[in-house]
Amino acid sequence: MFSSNEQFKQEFIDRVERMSGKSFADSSERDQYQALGNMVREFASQNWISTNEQYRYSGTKQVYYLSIEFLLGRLLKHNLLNLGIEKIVEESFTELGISLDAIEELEADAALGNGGLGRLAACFLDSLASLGLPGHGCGIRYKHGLFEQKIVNGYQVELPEHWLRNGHVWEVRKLDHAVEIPFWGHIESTMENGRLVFHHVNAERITAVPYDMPVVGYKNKTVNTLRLWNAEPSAYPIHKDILKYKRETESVSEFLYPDDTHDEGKILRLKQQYFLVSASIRSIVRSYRKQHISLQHFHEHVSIHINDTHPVLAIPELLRFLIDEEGYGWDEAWEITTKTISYTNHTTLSEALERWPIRIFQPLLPRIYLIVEEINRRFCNELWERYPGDWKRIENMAIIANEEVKMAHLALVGSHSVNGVAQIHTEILKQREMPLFYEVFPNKFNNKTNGITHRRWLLKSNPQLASLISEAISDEWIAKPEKLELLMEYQDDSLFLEQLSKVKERNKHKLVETITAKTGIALDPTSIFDIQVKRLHAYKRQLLNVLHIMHLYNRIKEDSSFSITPRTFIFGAKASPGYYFAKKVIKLINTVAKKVNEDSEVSKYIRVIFLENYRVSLAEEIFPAADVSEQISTASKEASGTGNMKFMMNGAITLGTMDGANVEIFERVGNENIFTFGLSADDVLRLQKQGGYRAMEYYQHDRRIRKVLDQLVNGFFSEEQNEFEAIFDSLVAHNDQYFVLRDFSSYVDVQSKVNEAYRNQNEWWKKSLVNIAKSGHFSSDRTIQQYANEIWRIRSNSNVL
Ligand code: OX2
Repeated sequence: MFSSNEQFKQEFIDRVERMSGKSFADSSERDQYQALGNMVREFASQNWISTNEQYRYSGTKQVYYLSIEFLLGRLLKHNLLNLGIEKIVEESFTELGISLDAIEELEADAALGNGGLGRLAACFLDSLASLGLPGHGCGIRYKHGLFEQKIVNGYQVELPEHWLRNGHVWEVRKLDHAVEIPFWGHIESTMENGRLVFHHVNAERITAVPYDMPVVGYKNKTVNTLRLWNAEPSAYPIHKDILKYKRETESVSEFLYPDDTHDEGKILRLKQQYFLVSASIRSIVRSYRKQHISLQHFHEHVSIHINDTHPVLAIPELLRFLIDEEGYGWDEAWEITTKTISYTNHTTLSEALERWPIRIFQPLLPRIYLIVEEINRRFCNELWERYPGDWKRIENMAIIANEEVKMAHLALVGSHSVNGVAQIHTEILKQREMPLFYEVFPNKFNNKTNGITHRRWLLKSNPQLASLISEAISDEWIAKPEKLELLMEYQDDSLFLEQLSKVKERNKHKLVETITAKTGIALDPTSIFDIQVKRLHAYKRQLLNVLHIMHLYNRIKEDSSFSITPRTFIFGAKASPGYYFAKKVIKLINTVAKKVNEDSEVSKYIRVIFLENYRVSLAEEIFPAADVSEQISTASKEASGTGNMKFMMNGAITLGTMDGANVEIFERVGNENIFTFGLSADDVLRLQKQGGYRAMEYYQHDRRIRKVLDQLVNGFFSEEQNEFEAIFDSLVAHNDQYFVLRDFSSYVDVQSKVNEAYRNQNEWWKKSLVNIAKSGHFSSDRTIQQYANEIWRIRSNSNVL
């Protein structure tokens, strides 16, 4: 049905009419979207079936990527591209007078994630399939993804998100693969044939129903699976109050927790975690069994990866299965389990470290708790033998201590590989955060610097740049992103640099249209687009960015001879609904934006925009239009960052601290193609050890700082005098935990360097080109190949297909 335009059009028209019951002329865009989505899914199904069969019959090792979040965004165009049919569809649509862009707009973003961690999981799925690697995702089918953000009077307001309102064309419900997950109840044991057997009595069961989505590889016939679990009432409930039971059951897959790098610690969250893990392991084992290989060899055929600690209960759950259901002894089950499971750590922030009070954990998961206790007992015994008498150390390393279960410790002990997500992050894990574990398990620790899929973040979102690149160096970079390096030859080609600048200009125009349509604010596409888009968090320091804008405002007002290249500061950020400080920063950005944009003198030079409801589909318009990429976290706090890579790949220049993957971007592009500033991670960690620095002195001695900080509380930017008191206090009274004032001066200096650099256009586009050329390393294809070779030990099947 996709072999010629004519054939496609005929099939499409028939499909629209059959599905909608209307004539094609009367059909709506939604009817057309539904028909196209169905056609594309069916088309992918042929390869989906053959990929699955091939995996099953070859006995090839497969990896399952367990993640509480998958931030997928839209799939229509992505699937068309990967299936290699976007041309036929686009041309046929044009012939039919339909706009593919308009049709795409009807697809809701699948926002089953918060930020970097969830988007990384989505990029990894694309790379796994595109490299022909046998790897699948396992997650939760949240009814409501990340909340929709509205800005009302400058404040964030959250609305529930409804991505399933009109159904989701990419998913297939697989009721016959449903499994039952037990919670609550208690454990009884009996002796059977000289063996202790455990029975989970009076458990409340929840049915987990899988919804599968095809994960289409780039033009290679591989179609892997993303399996998302939906929580439904069991057919055999033991509850007396059926309605209450139904409500409670469905709530397990109702909402995504809207926190990023913060642990909620609620019982429902633990329920979600076990629900995901137990359902996934049951289905992994079920498909393993179809291969008729003994479970003794499980780890030779299956790898299970846990994305942060949220799915760490995979460890006790796999043990439970092997021991209770398969009759393995502890030692053998332990060996199989640890050899199967690997773990990624995504943050060193202490507020994100998951710990569960025993009083919550034990009653909800009684058998799993017993197993965790046994893991802990054995681990502490080993430590006692290695460090006799060193109680303090053992207490610090124990999995259960102070009435809590420490999930990171469980992950470190029960897996064979622990990786950080950027070099500097992995070093911090080894040397500062987990040195005791590093001493005991030095070989487990390794680094896998994050990556992004260049197919979505360049090929799909920036087609004009993609064409320019392909014209210059052929389209080989799509399969081999490291080939982007060939662009280095064009550094001194002024014609090419000119074309590059034109592509950027067009992308900026497009973003301006979107912004103006939404906000009514006119923007200057020739100004520098300076962009910070990411979750709002104190450590990411959006505040530093705003304080600098306030300072620029003051300079323009104070000094009539002061002039800069016009700059448009763009922000996009969601704050966790309960994060008071983050919400205040959003209000501050909007307040400053209003003051700046309404001031005729100041707005000649600077404009400030806060983009509502930042999400994947909006991000795809933003990155291609950026000149400057703000990556200004307090050094040591941002494990990696992945937005930094998306900006770079689209030719923006990073303005950043030496933190996370910025360090590796710096190493690749060289000092002249990046703007760095501020304290180093070592400086920050040293100062923190000393109890911080004297923020008050910076307030007292730096006139620029005093002026902007006073403006926070003297009513200058807000009629409501104490609106920003909490921000003022965080900096001065609470001694500026994130070193904002300490880095202020250095940030102002580097911003003025950016201003200077932009004046030399030829040099600027050269920098931009170098950034694109060096970005191939940050493709998630490279990252995934490293996971495949060094952790999972899986091989590509594409040659077999
Ligand atoms: C994020 C990290 O904050 C970010 O630095 C990293 O790039 C991303 O994960 C992907 O590795 N929740 N979100 C993160 O960590 C946690 C926990």
